[in-house]
Amino acid sequence: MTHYLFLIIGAILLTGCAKGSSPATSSAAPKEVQAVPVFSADSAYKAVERQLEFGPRVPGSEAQEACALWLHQELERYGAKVVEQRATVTAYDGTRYPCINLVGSYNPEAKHRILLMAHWDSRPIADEDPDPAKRNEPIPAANDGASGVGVLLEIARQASLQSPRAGIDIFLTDAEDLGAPSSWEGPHNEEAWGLGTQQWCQNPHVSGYTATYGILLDMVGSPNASFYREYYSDYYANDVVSLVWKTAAKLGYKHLFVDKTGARITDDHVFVNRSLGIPTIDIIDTRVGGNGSFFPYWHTTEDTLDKISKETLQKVGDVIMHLIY
Ligand code: AHN
Ligand code: ZN
Repeated sequence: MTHYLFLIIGAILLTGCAKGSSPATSSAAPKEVQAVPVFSADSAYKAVERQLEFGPRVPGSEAQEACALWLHQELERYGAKVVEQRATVTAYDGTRYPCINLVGSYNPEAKHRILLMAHWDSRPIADEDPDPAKRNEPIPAANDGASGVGVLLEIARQASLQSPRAGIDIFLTDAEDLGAPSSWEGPHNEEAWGLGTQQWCQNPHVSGYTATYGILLDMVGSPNASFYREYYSDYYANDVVSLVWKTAAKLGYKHLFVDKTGARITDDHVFVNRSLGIPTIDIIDTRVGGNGSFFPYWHTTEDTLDKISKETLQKVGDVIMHLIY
């Protein structure tokens, strides 16, 4: 027994000396370093597939109810404390839709919190479809919706296996995609997008809710994705963008997370920044130098599962995991 004790003390002294001789690492011994668990793209992909099985999750449809129930149960199964919020929202053309927001929280008492968001609704109209006959059909929303949710459900599963030290709030927003089509001759208000998020900002799941920062995932599943530093994200939450893009670069994902300012996208994060003052960024796939267009199947009936790449889901998942663990 005493031998072991001496060995241990010797080892501590040795490490101490080694540390002391190297000024670069001379500061206090590392606090318990939490190993980063490995994000499973297979699992995220399955969660995308499962969402598509409900059909388009259009507000007001049976698929909306069925998928809300499933999402709620998944978050609970992964040990989150879940709040479901229902409201009625009004789209750009005055149509009223039911809205079901879901928030799953981990470590609800932790002060340092990270808000993770993705929208789960499907746009009711494929207004960008090349075939005019299809423009009144809903979109499958594999990338524009299900991809971000797939990544976040895998984050929830990971959180159930190993609790992150920070508090985590996974906010699955509804009624994000009810904004005006480009053909609409009436007003194009920013407030027509992100209706579920705007509801939540008025009435957060916890009164006085705040977080250290927020990250929105939108269209994170395309094989040819490029994530530029979205304009509003850089404007409202520059430090968060830098942290996230630096983390991605360290992981070797510089080509995916392009370190250049991109387009200005009115998305859920804008409302969180403006209403709650939580610095929130949007990881969103934009193309052509990040200056305008989205992935080629955006708001078309071709936004389907076969356009989803596990590799992209993996890289986005890895970045989020490294931020929260
Ligand atoms: C605008 O086109 C103004 N915003 C896009 C927000 C969005 C739609 N994200 C996904 N679908
Ligand atoms: Zn959309």
